[in-house]
Amino acid sequence: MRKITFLLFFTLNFLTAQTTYNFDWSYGTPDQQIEIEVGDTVNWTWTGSGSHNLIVTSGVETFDSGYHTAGWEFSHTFNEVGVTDYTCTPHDDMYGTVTVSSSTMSISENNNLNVRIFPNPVTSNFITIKTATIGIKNIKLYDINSRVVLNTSIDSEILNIDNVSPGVYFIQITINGQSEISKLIVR
Ligand SMILES: [Cu+2]
Repeated sequence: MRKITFLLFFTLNFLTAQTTYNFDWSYGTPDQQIEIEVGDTVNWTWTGSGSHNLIVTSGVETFDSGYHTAGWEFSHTFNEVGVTDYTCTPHDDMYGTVTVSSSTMSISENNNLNVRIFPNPVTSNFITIKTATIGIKNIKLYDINSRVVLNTSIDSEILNIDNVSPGVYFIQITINGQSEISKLIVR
């Protein structure tokens, strides 16, 4: 039960991991192009002179910042997959496109792999990974900031973690498209 609770927490945490991207919004900021994932936010900061709005001209999302001057900030969180074009109504050299794709981090909700890792905590340079499913194991090791510190594939049950620093990690094991995440403590 403890493991399931933890998996749920981590999965949710992971799927909602959001990034905020920052743009200036002023005269001479044409053709802003950005590709983001669902749930990400784009933040525009008004700079320079003049009064500008930021309004969608076409696309899957609709928003209108209204007119503001330097120092104003406007954010929009993109929850729909697709392309959204925006502009400043009076200044046609201020425009851009936000392209939203679905999250690349789709983690299977079915944890049928029955991953067992030992020893855990790890005190040696190797861990043994047992799974119910046979196949090549694609392995990603994330630190607590969701950074990938190890990305490898193994055909056996033995993973070398010789180069991994002591700490708390999340190990994602994927076999034939099915993933399971476990906590891994390295000492
Ligand atoms: Cu403008």
